[in-house]
Amino acid sequence: MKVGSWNEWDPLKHVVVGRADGTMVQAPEPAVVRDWPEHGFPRGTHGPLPEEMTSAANEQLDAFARVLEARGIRVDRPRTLDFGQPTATPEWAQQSMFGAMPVRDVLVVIGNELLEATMSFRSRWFEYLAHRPLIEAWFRADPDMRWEAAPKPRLTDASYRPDFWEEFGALPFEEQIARVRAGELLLTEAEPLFDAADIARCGKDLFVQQSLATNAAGIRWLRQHLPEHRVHGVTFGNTHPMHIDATWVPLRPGLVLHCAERPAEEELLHHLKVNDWQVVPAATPGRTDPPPLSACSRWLSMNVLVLDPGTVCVEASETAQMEQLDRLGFEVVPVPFWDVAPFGGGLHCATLDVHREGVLEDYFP
Ligand code: DAV
Repeated sequence: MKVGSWNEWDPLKHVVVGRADGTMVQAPEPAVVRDWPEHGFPRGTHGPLPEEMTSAANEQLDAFARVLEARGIRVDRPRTLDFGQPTATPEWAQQSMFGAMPVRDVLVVIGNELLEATMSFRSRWFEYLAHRPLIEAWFRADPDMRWEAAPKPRLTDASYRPDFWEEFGALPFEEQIARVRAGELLLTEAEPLFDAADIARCGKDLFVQQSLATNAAGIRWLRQHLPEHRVHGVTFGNTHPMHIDATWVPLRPGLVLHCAERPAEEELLHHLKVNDWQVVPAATPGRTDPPPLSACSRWLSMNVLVLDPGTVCVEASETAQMEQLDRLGFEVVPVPFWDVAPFGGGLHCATLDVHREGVLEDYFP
């Protein structure tokens, strides 16, 4: 048993696959407005995702776990909690939690360190508890594992721009993109906030997206916490940036898959180009619509899980994405996963690399 991973592609030995059980359409909170009347969740309401959707998602998650196990990869699963229960800190109360499907959002492994993210939604403040029994067991089994948690955020009203959703939604596209580039979104800079899924790991270089879940203070905290790394704060031309892993996906040394609808900054492209990295625009998704009951986009098509530098898991209906990766020289493992999407994402979102064989390298010398 070893906790250790430096990048998104080294040979995967041990992984966590999330669970759909009990996932909620969250109760309203400053960070989250849900309005899905066509699915029985008009604005202001909350509740569990329907039973049939939950079992369909769990079937696909279980099948994915079996695919990984058949390849000799150890798979752990989080426990489920009663995500419908109200939670509170001394400073706020929230009518529901969220779930334990997108493990990627909450935890990240960088070298021998397991780091718990702050999270930025009140409904997700306690989500680490779904994963704690696993983390405790790893800590007992691996004497070299470092266990860290970023400062628990307060998430008072001061952490959110008042009326953000109404005001931002009314702005023209260009102005929305200007706000994204300037980092003037939902979150204020009152305290460091980040979701782990805004981090893309490339050895010494970590690309961290400023987003609806990650603020500049969160990126600064990561930079100070990881002095041996180059932590790049990045933005993309995406009006609803939320987690980097359907936008900027490193596949192997020298190759990044990029959502061309969401342009990268010149500075980032330059950093890759001078180091002979290729930035490939991802194939157009097969879906025209985003998944139901979800904040994710159809670009979950590129939310792939790399098993080793020559093998990649791709959602089984995304034919064009599979063909593109095949042409790029990968063995493609098709994994049916669209029923999981409403629970928080794709194959990368649903997993956490606990151990990938390999060492720290500088790919951008
Ligand atoms: O860009 O569609 C995908 C990742 C969510 N955890 C998007 C978000």
